[in-house]
Amino acid sequence: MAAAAAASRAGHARSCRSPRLILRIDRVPATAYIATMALRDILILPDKRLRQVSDPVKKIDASLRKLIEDMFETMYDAPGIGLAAIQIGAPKRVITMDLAKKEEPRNPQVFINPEIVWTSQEKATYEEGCLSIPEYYDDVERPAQVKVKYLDLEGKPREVEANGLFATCLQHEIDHLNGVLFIDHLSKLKRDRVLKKFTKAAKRAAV
Ligand code: K1U
Ligand code: ZN
Repeated sequence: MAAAAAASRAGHARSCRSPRLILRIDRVPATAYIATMALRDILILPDKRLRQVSDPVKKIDASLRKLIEDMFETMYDAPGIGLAAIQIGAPKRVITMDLAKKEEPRNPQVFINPEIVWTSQEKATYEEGCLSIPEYYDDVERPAQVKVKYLDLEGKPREVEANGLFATCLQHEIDHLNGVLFIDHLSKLKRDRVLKKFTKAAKRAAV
């Protein structure tokens, strides 16, 4: 729990305050309706779906918006600072993120079809965690800065330059879209140890 404690100290801890029901008013057509967000199960190692390469989003429609709402609901509840759609079993290239500190207002961010277009030579090491590998944290070295192009919720192409935790989190989540987990950046010895522990736990849970 070292990272959670560290993150909590840094003010990134989350409270469960997302509403389960939202009233949304569409402009076209002008219809008021109740949309229900759903808490979804997070896939846990060694679930094979976590190794799937996710498909690009072709159309930003109501079903994609519902998926994104569910991702936020699930991410805030976990709590986590990021989530890739495949972690709730949807193999689409979508990421949600919120790096706001607990005393700050929420800052929900969505990245559709994100692509890293530049990485710095400089490296940075962060102690990473993963909602799909609960309660395991380890140091991972990655490029300190990245440039990422993506589509926003309106389908508008955007580019962002990230550093610090933002850069690490983007790389961690884009890895998920390619079936890569943060333990893949560790030594084989460590990775095999983690895999063995979670495989045993899954077998125990299955009986
Ligand atoms: O992708 C995921 O599994 C989410 C993951 C994102 C992440 C964390 C740290 C470094 C890189 C990427 C998490 O959110 S793990 C939980 C976590 O870090 C956290 C939880 C509560 C408060 C603060 C942080
Ligand atoms: Zn993860």
